[in-house]
Amino acid sequence: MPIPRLRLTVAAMTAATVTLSGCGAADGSAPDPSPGSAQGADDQAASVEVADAWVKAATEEDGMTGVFGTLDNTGEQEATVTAADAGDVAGLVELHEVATGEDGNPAMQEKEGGFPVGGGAAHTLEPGGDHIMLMELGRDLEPGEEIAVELEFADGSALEFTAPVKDYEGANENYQEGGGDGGHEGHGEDGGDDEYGEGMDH
Ligand SMILES: [Cu+2]
Repeated sequence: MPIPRLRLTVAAMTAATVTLSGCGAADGSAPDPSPGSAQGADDQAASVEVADAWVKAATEEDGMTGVFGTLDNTGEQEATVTAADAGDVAGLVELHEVATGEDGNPAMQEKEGGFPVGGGAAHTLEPGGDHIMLMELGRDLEPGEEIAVELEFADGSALEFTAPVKDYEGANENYQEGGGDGGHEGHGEDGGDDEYGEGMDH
């Protein structure tokens, strides 16, 4: 009676194969033919998720705006964002922090070392704090559209996400580009007093 026995063996082997591939998929360790690939399971980008991303609406004339959201590192190792790119939306993209400027007012500047996100930790990008700065805008960014942003990590891996454009009356920190004449005291705040200018919320 060899036939039932053979069938049993085949069934057992099939079950073993399914179990094995199930394990492989669970920890994301599918064999990678190219060791230097940016898609390996241990990439910093693979352990980071971007939540609640958004971009402050701005015009080409404004020239710059910020991208905000939360960087969640679900891995065990630290992941550090070292650069970002937004295609032809922005000619220049920098990682910024907000610090107290020489005149005592909040001012943003490039953040040395980028955005480190500890294993199992989160790093928040928000108005008045760290943010991704889009500069040299190539066009108006209007509420409702989605902007594709790519993050580059310290190990060379990359992560792309999309962020909707929203109206926001803040994040007006001055940018320390040099050449400031110091004569704008208070004017930056005046620019934010638009809360009553659009009473159309009913
Ligand atoms: Cu900035």
